[in-house]
Amino acid sequence: MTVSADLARLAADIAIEAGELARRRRVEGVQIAATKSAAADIVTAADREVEQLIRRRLGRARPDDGFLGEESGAEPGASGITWVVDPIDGTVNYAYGIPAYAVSIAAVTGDPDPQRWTALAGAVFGVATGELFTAVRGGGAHLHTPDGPKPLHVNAQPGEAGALLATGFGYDPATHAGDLARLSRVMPLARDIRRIGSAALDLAFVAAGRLDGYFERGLNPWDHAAGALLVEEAGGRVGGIPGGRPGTELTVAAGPDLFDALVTAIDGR
Ligand code: LIP
Repeated sequence: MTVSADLARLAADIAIEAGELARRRRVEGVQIAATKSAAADIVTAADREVEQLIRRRLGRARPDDGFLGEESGAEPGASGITWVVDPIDGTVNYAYGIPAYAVSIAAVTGDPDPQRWTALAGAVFGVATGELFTAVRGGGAHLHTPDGPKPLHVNAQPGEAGALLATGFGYDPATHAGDLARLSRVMPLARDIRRIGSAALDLAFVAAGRLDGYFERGLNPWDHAAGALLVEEAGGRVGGIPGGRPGTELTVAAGPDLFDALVTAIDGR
């Protein structure tokens, strides 16, 4: 097995264990522990506990690797590999009891900056459905089923009714006017819009052909680190502002025939 495949296996095993802890805590009742960038940007006690589990398991398995997590921050490593972790992506869904949240774990090499890193492996575990999506750079993307791993492929192009697109809106109400203006520029391409509430699941669904495309402003590195590799390894394209990489300013993911039109529509110039 290649190094990247080993990393993907480790990410998958830990994501499943972490997801089971998140599910148990959800059943027991969720407590909001704090707010972060805005009143709507919440963190639950489970977010913190799940990230601690992931960090502990990764540290035990690969003590020389770095870590970048949504809740506990960054720690450099000596191996050149950094784990980029969102313990519960879709925290608001999780807090409300909406069954659409995921554990997202990616292994990247190089500077742990989405503008400069190279993702080697990723796992997105949709806890409520028990769906595990994995990707290995150069090794494809897969949905793991009881019948074995199923290769993922993005939709080559939208149907004649238009593209099924997903997006999201920032936690800061001051960003909503811009988000809605961006959405209105994109609507001529769309048959409909979905707002799932988890970037990791949005990206996994693009990779699986369940969405034709996805775009969102304001994501953090851990939101898209694993999902972006899923899309690329499923034959799709991922980017940001025109010519850029996915980042806080913008994340866009789609099949190859839709990507440029989506970026152009979002840009609006
Ligand atoms: C969330 C993203 C979602 C976005 C939310 C939030 P979190 O991540 O997955 O797509 O719309 O604003 O950023 O905060 O649940 O990890």
